[in-house]
Amino acid sequence: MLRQLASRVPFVDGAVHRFDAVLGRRRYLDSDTLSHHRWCEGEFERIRRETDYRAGANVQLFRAEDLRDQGYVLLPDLFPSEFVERLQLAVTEALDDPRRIIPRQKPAADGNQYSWYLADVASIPDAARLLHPGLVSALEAYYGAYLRINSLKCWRNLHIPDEVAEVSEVYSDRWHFDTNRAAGLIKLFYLVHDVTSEDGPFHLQARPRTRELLRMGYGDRRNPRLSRETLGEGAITLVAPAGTVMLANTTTCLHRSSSPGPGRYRDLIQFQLLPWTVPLEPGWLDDPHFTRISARETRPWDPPAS
Ligand SMILES: O=C(O)CCC(=O)C(=O)O
Repeated sequence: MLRQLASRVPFVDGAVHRFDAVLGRRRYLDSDTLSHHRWCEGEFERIRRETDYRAGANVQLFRAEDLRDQGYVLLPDLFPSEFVERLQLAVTEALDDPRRIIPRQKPAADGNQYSWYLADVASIPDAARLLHPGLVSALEAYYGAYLRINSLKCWRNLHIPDEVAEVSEVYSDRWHFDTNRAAGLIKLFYLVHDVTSEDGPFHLQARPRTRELLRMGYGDRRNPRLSRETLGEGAITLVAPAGTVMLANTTTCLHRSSSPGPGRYRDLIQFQLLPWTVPLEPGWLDDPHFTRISARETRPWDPPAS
């Protein structure tokens, strides 16, 4: 009600939003507003109330507490090498083909694109097999609800020259949180190729260290207020063999991507996962709803939130 009234007066609305953000940060030690946290809690309660989900005796690949406490889990060796190699071939071939890719963000300061989405990820049916049954049952136990797919995407990050990276952020390469997302967002990162420190790995601060960095005064991606060294201290760097999976709560853990070295690139498959009231329908990959890349994400003047 107060927000609705305030929204009619821009100055008041701005002040209310800033206050909401300060309260959210103090209470939850991340970058979401208090009202967004309250909304997410309400959504979680509603989903748990409306679902008939009951934890079964299914094999679970990780402990819900680990994901809750640390904000991430690493799952190496989930898939047989023939599968990893087959997926690697399919993704590499697709992302190498200029007819099958679309820009992932607005052009960088020099007018070039440094990150490309695979336009039609549904053309790679093995991508759906990344939702390993043991991973699904563990995530459902974590949610206390069924799993829903918010999106499935595949992209390639290219080397960003230093002088371009210095001007402005190109592809989520500054420490940040994902904000204002649907309740319970967990991202699944799948490494298509072996990733070394030369390949622009993903970096993440576990939840305890993220809390510490917020207490130390972390600001935001544009003005972090802490040095790059401090922000990077103790970070988990996703340097790992092809086929490795990381699940991460990117709304509560600081994270960033990084630029591969000259001539190198990093291919990634990413699911955005959410809790839901009913089980996932088999055959979901054929429903464009899950794999469509929205106009907003490709409009050059309006870069996507990562
Ligand atoms: O490209 C990456 O490694 C991840 C980008 C990112 O920040 C995200 O997906 O939340």
